[in-house]
Amino acid sequence: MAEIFAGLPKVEYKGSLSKDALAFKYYDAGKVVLGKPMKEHLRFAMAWWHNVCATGADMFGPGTATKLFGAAAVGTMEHAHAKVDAGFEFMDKLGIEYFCFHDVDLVPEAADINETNKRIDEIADHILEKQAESGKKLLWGTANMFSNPRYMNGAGSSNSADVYCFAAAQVKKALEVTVKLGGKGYVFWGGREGYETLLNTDVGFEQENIAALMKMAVEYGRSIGFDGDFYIEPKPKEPMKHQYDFDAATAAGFLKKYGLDKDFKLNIEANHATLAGHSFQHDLRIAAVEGMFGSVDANQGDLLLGWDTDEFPFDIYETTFAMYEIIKAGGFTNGGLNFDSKNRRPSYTYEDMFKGFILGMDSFALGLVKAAAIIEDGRIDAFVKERYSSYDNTDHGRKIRNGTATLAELAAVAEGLGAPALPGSGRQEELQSAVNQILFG
Ligand code: XLS
Ligand code: CA
Ligand code: CA
Repeated sequence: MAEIFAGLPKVEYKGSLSKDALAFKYYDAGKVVLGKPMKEHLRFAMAWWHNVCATGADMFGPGTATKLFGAAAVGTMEHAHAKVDAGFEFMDKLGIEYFCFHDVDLVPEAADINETNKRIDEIADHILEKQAESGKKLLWGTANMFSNPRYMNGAGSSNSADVYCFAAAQVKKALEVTVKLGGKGYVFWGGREGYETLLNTDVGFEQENIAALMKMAVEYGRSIGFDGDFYIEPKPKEPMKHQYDFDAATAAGFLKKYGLDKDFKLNIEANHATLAGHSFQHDLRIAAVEGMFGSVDANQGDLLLGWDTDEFPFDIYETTFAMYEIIKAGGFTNGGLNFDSKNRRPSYTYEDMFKGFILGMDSFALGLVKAAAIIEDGRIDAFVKERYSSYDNTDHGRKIRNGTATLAELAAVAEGLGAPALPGSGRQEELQSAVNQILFG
């Protein structure tokens, strides 16, 4: 088979002083950090949709990149096969071990779902062969239930019971392919599960239907041997004005309300958290606190733009705090860092595809090293512990924590104190300055 990314090398680690644009400066797969090789902490994945499909089209113009990979035309099965060859060569050259897909990233969607499913089977067989040759793995699969016009009013939340059946059919097929390819994750991102106006929407009805679809997915998935995690990927808006899975806290509440919390975790995307008005770190922390930390869609938004720009991660503060949360949450089990990231429209060459991943992987590798340094330094952990120490050091504090306190006895403590001392400085500037010192030496 002809090399697709001819002239582009296998990307190697050359160290932080290297000026080779096609080398890693920080990502050294085997380097042990906090007792584990970098690649096991990071579990990088390639998103099929951005990397081998998207060409940079936006609302104002067509794509700038050509991702034919040797095929004669896009939208053909020849092209679908070429994308498999390109995807696996790319993962091999970048040293990425996992990938993620939507059903219709893999094949051109036909008018009839039976034909689409046949095409999916053909491509899944090709992927399976490539996996056997290379050892690459599927991180998670999903169904695209937002692009086809039938999903204009949502999938699980559609007003049409017929459309709901198409959603069920796509989830069923995507789960089957996920199992066939050995995937340990299945994502629900509800891009159109929301509303534009309450004047035409029954919110409670729609949410019950979404939960029912998820419940059926769990039942079916488990029945065909899917033993991985289901995920909700929260996002507050775009394409819908208001999406039900607004943020980690909202999605966790939804999962608990409908009894889905044993089978589902959360897939937290950086750019979605910031669209919700949170930091990436915040949503990772909430996922962990809810016991639902699962996987991550790694990218970066632009605070000057109000939409989902899916940029390759570049901000080391962000990757450091993200890795800090991931380590504190116990690290990945079935999940990983999926680059739901795309090159900027003017970066349209195959070489730019490599450089996007080099940037993203290096940014997270450096973030990992810096997060480990913050943990090993210990000042942050020690201060957080000290800040709550009155719950260890006093009788009433201990009683509050173990649930034996009464309102009356706590009121008596306050009355005895008269005028309490202030609760102690938060020392934010000191801590931020410690972080800078750890990051920059
Ligand atoms: C879009 C989402 C989507 C999900 C998978 O904003 O990030 O790509 O990750 O459907
Ligand atoms: Ca995503
Ligand atoms: Ca996104």
